[in-house]
Amino acid sequence: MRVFYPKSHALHRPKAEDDGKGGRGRAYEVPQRVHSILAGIRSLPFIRIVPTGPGRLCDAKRVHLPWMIADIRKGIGKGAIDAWGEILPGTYRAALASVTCAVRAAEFVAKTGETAYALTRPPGHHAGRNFYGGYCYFNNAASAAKFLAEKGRTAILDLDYHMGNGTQDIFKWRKDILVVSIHAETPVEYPGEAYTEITAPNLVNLPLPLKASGKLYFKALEMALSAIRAFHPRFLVVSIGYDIHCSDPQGGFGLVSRDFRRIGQRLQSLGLPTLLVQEGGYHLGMLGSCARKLLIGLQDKGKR
Ligand code: SP5
Ligand code: ZN
Repeated sequence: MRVFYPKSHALHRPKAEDDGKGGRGRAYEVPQRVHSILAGIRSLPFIRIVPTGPGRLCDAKRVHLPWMIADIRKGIGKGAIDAWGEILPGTYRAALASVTCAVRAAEFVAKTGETAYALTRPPGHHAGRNFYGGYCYFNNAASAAKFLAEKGRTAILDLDYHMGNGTQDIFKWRKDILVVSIHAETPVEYPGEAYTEITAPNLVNLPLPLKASGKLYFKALEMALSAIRAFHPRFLVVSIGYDIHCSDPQGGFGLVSRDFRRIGQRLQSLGLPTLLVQEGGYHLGMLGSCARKLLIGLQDKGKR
């Protein structure tokens, strides 16, 4: 298994963020997230970690309108849908490196048929064709999926705690790309109001109540896997967010660390060339073990 991460992700280094109550609080989407995950998986014998270089504009252009990309480059901010799309001096370069990291990982998956993990940061699934927010600027998973869809039918499974409204905006109505998402119900949770009704024949939304149990979560996961099998994809892209872990400060279903191994095993049971793309997950002490267990589960041959 190959693990890619954007060398320059730390150029985007927020210190504070909107706390949702009219004030400022500490930033959650920080460079330490990538360091924590790398520390957790580094000793796995079956992985090779590959840093990726500067971003390519063409990778953002695959899924975003040119004015939105320019908007972020210049730090204008008119495409931001909420307070969590602040543009700092290094944001554009980091976000572009992140989306290119995902596409490079997709190139590896297409070429080898093996599994790859793109440790992307900043994350991407809240970025749509012409909007961004929720810590996201360019949609890493969507750009990678669009690349893969040129080679064959592609299913996206979004497992972040928050609904991937950007990914769904980008791909709604497309026949060759299926988007399945398990997330905390909106509008109770982010992204809220505007995204409760996003529907199309190629979108499967499986919203769960806040604090849903592990039992309910795995039921939803089986339904998601059935929908993916019925679509007969050639590739699988998984938007993975460790904010589904019960102790995450931004989310949390009733999942404990060992559940990530089971998630990996269930994903592996599809038998598809798979690209994991990092989205959320904010408990810095927990990210490493979540990632480690997920990758071990994906590697469990014969365990279905
Ligand atoms: C990629 C991703 O996981 N984005 C999530 C963005 C959610 N941001 C909304 C923050 C709402 C305020 N919550 C404050 C909780 C502090 N304990
Ligand atoms: Zn999230």
